[in-house]
Order: sequence, then structure tokens, then C-alpha cells
Amino acid sequence: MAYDPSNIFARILRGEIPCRKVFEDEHVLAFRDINPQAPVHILVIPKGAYVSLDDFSAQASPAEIAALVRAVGEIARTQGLAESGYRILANHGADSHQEVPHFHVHVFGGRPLGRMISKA
Ligand code: DGP
Repeated sequence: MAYDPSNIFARILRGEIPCRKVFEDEHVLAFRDINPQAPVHILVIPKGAYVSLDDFSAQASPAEIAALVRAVGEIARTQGLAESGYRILANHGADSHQEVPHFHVHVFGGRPLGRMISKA
């Protein structure tokens, strides 16, 4: 799947749409999800143009991959989730219902999160 530069996260990265930013560095932007599923629900995205984890894992540089993983951990710590616990999730493709075709990692926390996935 080719990267679509008109997707909503690309527009956030270009500053065309506002976001509630929680973290930014050279390679990564993180902001609060517009439709939170938990008291803390943050989206962590690479600044590079990657459709999903499939694309990111194959094409991104080691520096970009390291930056994203380190950002997830740092955000969880600064949000106070490291002790109580949190969940990360990344959707790829149709079976996962990925909605936004720019790679993003969801970080959920702030309450007990239940079992991993439903059977539906
Ligand atoms: P996914 O299904 O994994 O592609 O999740 C996409 C998430 O993006 C979903 O939880 C809602 C969130 N989202 C969609 N549009 C916007 C937006 O304009 N701003 C923010 N902050 N989040 C958005």
C-alpha cells in the first residue's frame, strides 16, 4: 500500500490540524487520541512516511526504530504508567481495522485494561 500524504496524521505532522502534543523529538511525535479508550490514550507516531508497522519495520532506519521504542517507554514513564501498567497496540491492515494509514502505536493506561482482545 502506497503512503497517502493526505492522511490525518500526516496533516497533524505538517501542522495543518492541531493535536494535544505530549512528546516530540527528531523522529517522533506523540499526542492524545481524539477518541480516548482509557484515561490515558496516547498515539506515538514516526515523523517519517510509513503506512503501518509492516512498512516501518521493513523500511525505517535503526535510528527511527530506536527513537520510537524509546519514546513509547519515556511517555509511559512520564505519564505515570510504568508502575501501574499500560498496554501498547499497533494495528496493521484490514483485519485489525486500522483506520489511519500512518504507522502509530497506541498507549493505553490509567485503569485496569481487561483482557487483551475480544473474541468478536
Ligand atoms: P487505528 O484504528 O489504529 O488506525 O486508530 C486510529 C486512532 O486515531 C483512533 O483511536 C482515533 C484517532 N484519531 C483519528 N483522527 C484523529 C485526529 O484528528 N486527532 C487525534 N488526536 N486522533 C485521531
